[in-house]
Amino acid sequence: DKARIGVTGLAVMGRNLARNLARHGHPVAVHNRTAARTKALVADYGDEGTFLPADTAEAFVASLERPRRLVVMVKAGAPTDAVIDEFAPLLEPGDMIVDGGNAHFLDTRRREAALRERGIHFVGAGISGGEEGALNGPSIMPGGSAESYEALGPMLEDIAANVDGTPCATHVGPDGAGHFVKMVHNGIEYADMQLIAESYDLLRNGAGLAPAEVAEVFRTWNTGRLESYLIEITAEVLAHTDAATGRPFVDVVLDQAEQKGTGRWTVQTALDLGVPVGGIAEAVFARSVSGHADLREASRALPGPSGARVTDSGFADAVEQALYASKIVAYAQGFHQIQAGSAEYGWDIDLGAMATIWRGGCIIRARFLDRIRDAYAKDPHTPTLLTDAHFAEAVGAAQDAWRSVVGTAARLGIPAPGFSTALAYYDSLRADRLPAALTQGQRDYFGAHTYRRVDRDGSFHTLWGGDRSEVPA
Ligand code: NBP
Repeated sequence: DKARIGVTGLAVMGRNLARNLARHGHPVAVHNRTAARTKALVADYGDEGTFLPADTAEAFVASLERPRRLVVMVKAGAPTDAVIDEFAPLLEPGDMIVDGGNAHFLDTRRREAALRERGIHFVGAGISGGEEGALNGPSIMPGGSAESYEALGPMLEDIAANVDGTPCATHVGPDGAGHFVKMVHNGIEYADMQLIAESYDLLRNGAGLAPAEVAEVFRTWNTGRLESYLIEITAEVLAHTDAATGRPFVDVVLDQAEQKGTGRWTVQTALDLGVPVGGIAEAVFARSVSGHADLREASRALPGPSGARVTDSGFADAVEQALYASKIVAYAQGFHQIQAGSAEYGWDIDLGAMATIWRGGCIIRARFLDRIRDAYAKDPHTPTLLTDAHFAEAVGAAQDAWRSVVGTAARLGIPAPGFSTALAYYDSLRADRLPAALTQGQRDYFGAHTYRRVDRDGSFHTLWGGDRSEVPA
């Protein structure tokens, strides 16, 4: 008998995805460059379902029913190209290659176009949720042709996470759409984590709470509108005590955050698309600042403020409001980026569906995403989530506390780039007039870059070096 689907690349992600498929009753062919991994998978987990191990690429392809569904779970970049080059010649028109790795969406577009020439469907699928998700139900964001989704969708929806009967997998859009959405998902994850980190910093160093006390605050928040996986694990991490020293775990961890690069890709792409994603950018920069040990060491003696700690008993509640408002802004920015990418590449992405498939399986899973889904159900083409009635009201109600928390952070010298940039974005969007008019004046002065007027159509230039009369450009 043949396998319904095959997985090549059996490191932690591929192995768990193959097990997930097998556990759901799908006979799965398994293959890895180094055969030892294939043998180990079958030896350790062979009783979980039907595995068809193959030692060679040819045997692997031969064991798949047609049209073939072949999932590649290898290291992103050159290894993915190498595997595609190895398998594509063995496939026939109508077959499908699914890349479940963390590929850049532009690589996915390139690969999809090249394979389409040969009649092979290439599906760049963002898979979120790490190894745990791969085994027990990830959020899956597949791009590629609608036709390929017809053949793959039922199986993907079967193994994906499931919330209230709705699977966390759906067809995102053509070619690189899936990997694009996965990238922005990760960018939003960076922003969310940064906002949570700032909340902790303010409660710890602004109000003087111990980590275990901050953990309690997060536990309380997790019973309300902020309920989410990230808030839940934050409480766990803050409550944890280091066994070796008896100190709070968070105090023995080196304060230099690392990154694998998807946050950086999100910001680079946003710059190319001209989409303001300050919340994500500040989160990437905050990790970068933390990692510059020399810079921080050299700056440690710089003067700071002498402000006294916060004693107001309502401070934790104010921080909760600042966090909720800033989170709304960060998500609004991320969804704006997906909207812009979708328009740029003609993907026609259903934004509400993205919020829906992020409700389970992935790191940013949260109750909050239901609100985003509802907002897009009401108005699929809203320019920003911020003007949705629910979000506008929530931010409006939070704004006094939000402004006061940003003020407190500045007064006490506690960095809160995420909160600050979110508030600046909110106020920029609200503003009747922005100082961009002055910027345009300066640009026209030094570079004759011209400007438009509020009262007449056309472009104009002022003869700054001459009699300062205005001429049409
Ligand atoms: P790795 O990213 O560590 O890749 C190891 C796998 O790639 C092994 O199977 C290895 O084969 C294979 N491989 C390499 Br490296 N070069 C190859 C080549 N030239 N030809 C054939 N195979 C090659 O595995 P992972 O951590 O399981 O991640 C797999 C993918 O999933 C990556 O793209 C990663 O970014 C992504 N990922 C996602 C998440 C998530 O949360 N979504 C988490 C972790 C990883 P070998 O055994 O013969 O060396």
